[in-house]
Amino acid sequence: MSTEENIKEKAKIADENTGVKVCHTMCEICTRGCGIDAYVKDGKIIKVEGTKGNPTGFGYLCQKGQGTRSYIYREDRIKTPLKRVGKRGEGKFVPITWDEAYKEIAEKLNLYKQESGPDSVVFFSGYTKWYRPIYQRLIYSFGSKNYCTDDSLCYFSTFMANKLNSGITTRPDQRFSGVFLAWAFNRYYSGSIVETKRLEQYKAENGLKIVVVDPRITPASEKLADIHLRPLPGTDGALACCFANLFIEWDRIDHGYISKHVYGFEEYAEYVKEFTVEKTSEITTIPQEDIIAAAHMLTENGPMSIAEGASPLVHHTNGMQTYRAIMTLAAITGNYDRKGGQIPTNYADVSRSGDGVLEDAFALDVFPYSRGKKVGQIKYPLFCEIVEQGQDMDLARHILEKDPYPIRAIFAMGMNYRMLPADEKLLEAIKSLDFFADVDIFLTDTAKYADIVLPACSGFERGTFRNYKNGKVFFSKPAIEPLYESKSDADILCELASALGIDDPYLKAGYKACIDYMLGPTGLTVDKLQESDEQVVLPTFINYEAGTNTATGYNTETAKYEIKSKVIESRYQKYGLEPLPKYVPPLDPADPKDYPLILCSGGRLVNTMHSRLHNSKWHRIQRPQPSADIHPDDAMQRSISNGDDIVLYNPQGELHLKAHVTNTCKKGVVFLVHGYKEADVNSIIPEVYDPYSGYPGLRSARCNVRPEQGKE
Ligand SMILES: Nc1nc2c(c(=O)[nH]1)N[C@H]1C(S)=C(S)[C@@H](COP(=O)(O)OP(=O)(O)OC[C@H]3O[C@@H](n4cnc5c(=O)[nH]c(N)nc54)[C@H](O)[C@@H]3O)O[C@H]1N2
Ligand SMILES: Nc1nc2c(c(=O)[nH]1)N[C@H]1C(S)=C(S)[C@@H](COP(=O)(O)OP(=O)(O)OC[C@H]3O[C@@H](n4cnc5c(=O)[nH]c(N)nc54)[C@H](O)[C@@H]3O)O[C@H]1N2
Ligand code: SF4
Ligand SMILES: [Mo]
Repeated sequence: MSTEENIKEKAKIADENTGVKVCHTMCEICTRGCGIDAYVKDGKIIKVEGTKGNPTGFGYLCQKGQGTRSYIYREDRIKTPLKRVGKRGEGKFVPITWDEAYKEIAEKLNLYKQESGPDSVVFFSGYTKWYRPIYQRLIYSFGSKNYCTDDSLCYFSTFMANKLNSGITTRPDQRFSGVFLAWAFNRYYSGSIVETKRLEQYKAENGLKIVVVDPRITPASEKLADIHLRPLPGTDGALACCFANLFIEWDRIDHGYISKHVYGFEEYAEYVKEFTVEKTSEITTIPQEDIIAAAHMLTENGPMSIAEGASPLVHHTNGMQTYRAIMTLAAITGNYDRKGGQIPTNYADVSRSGDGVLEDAFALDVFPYSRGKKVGQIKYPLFCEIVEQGQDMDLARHILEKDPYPIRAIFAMGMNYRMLPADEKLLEAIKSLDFFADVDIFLTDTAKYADIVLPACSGFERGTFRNYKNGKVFFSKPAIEPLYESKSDADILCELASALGIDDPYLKAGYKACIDYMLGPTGLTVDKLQESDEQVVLPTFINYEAGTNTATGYNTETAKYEIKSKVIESRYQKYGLEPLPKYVPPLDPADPKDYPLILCSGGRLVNTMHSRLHNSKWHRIQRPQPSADIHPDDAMQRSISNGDDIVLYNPQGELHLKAHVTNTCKKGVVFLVHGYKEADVNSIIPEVYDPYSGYPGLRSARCNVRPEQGKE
């Protein structure tokens, strides 16, 4: 071999001599779906890079994507379908064939349907989203209404807030903004670094002003903030009310827009009067002068846009109304549906309709509308109505108490029981089921409780349809064959539908036929998409402009932006829900004297992703051991030094961790990354939920910290 060939071989460069081939595919460790180039030799991925020019990844991969090989080649991949032979949780299984597995699952689910009704089977999905329209069609054709997913605690509380306010979703138009309100915003860790860095450019070139509201010091607060407000977690609603009060008092509101397009303004203006700067400063701990300075900055530099946060603001027991109050700031200042403010979007996401693709119709065409209540509907009726799903927060109780009806089985796709608070109770509920099946890539702790486990392949081993938010679609090509006997989730669902005897022409015909149905109105087909190695622009994409909805009226009962929600006013007040976005403190029954600190769990780190990467060696480098961020003063008060073993405790239980003493942490708050099994933070989150959305207080639970006994 020549020196040049040798170098090429070592550098894993693709050409005929090295035998290395490149496949342009899509990273699916998170739902962004960045373009990724997989370098393949002898059926194995030997290197990955970002696809140059890709409109989602921009040629870059985040640290999670860079570690792809460590993720997909994890040793605990499930190799074949498995049947449990040991006790639930013991992890003793025997391999079975796919046909045996389908037969057993289908016989069991059909039996429960016959004996106890189709709702006695709950269909669950964790974070993974791409297969969901197929999954929903299967579930609804089977006849169950019990489709339960991570939407019970991710993003959809925000979606509800938008639905109630205006009936539309929006995005911040930062490029044309004068000021950007980056509320609970640190996309350097949770989103696209390239897109987030654009804000640095708008700051430098357009003079964009930025107010960051985040209890922590983060790259966003350091690089972007002109003003950084640091509230106690979960007190943001009070701050939003205070801003509204100041804007109204100073007459920095848009009277024309309000009189034409806003419903409930007068009543809200009266309500927010109580949120004086003094009172709000006490609630949030933000210095009074900072609140006033931020209010000036937000009103003297319009147009103002506001970040669309997926979770931190709604991971509280008061989050849905907080989010409504924050968006209301855009409405009363005339920045809603305005260039440089909030721009309407045609809501499209991995598993929801948008831009002419019929994901929702494909699923909901067969929805069993006529029948009973979903899981959680009695406690969280508003969530179940607007989001059209069961609310997971009531799942364990429902199973254990068989109230209002028995649930006999869960069929799950990528279920991690530690995703939810009070997860031990969920595990107990799972143990009590007649039957539990789980489809996952890895033999997780949850899968170990299943009667049948099915091996899914990773995104690199299948073709996947993706509808991006930017009006582009992609059908990825598999880089390698499915490892072992694993299969694509979509194929598993279509084959299971047949085994269940579901007579649906699309599920019978398979994944591509399902996607062709969804693509129908766009004129595209899977075959056409597969001809391309890149994302394809949807001919049906509508790029909304500001003022689109103000002309015709919003999608609400009054056709206005409803600060006072008509839906709540007319139908949900009897459940104790409040039509105005009023502030209530985050709820937690624990006594602040014993538990003076606030546990805020889940702020993202660059290379963690819920539970899925903690078992991947490469990804654990940044935080090899679970550790809690503590402010130096709080640490010193408790004789804790950086790196010490500590106990984080509250009435729900305790966690054993390392102390990560850092002044990026706000005093009085403890920050913790979630998803570790060795430090399962959701086991100590109290069972108190937002009555509007059912969302848990993952980011505002009372706690305390002490040094580990007997350790220096
Ligand atoms: N690397 C990585 N990226 C991810 C994920 C991941 O696990 N890892 N998960 C993805 C998913 S599923 C989601 S939902 C999104 C979530 O992503 P984001 O919505 O961006 O949420 P976070 O990164 O959790 O939080 C953003 C900031 O909010 C702050 N914050 C926390 N609580 C509060 C509060 O009460 N008030 C205020 N004002 N700020 C608060 C945190 O300190 C943090 O700096 O991230 C996605 N991206
Ligand atoms: N304390 C606390 N808890 C939280 C949060 C928080 O901020 N704090 N965030 C919440 C939020 S926003 C979210 S979205 C949830 C997410 O929580 P989870 O649903 O737990 O997310 P993951 O751990 O990413 O994925 C769950 C399972 O899916 C499997 N999986 C991965 N890819 C595939 C696939 O292609 N097919 C199949 N069948 N399985 C696959 C993984 O191996 C894993 O076992 O966590 C929530 N829980
Ligand atoms: S893990 Fe990183 S590279 Fe992969 S899709 Fe998500 S953001 Fe993109
Ligand atoms: Mo999420």
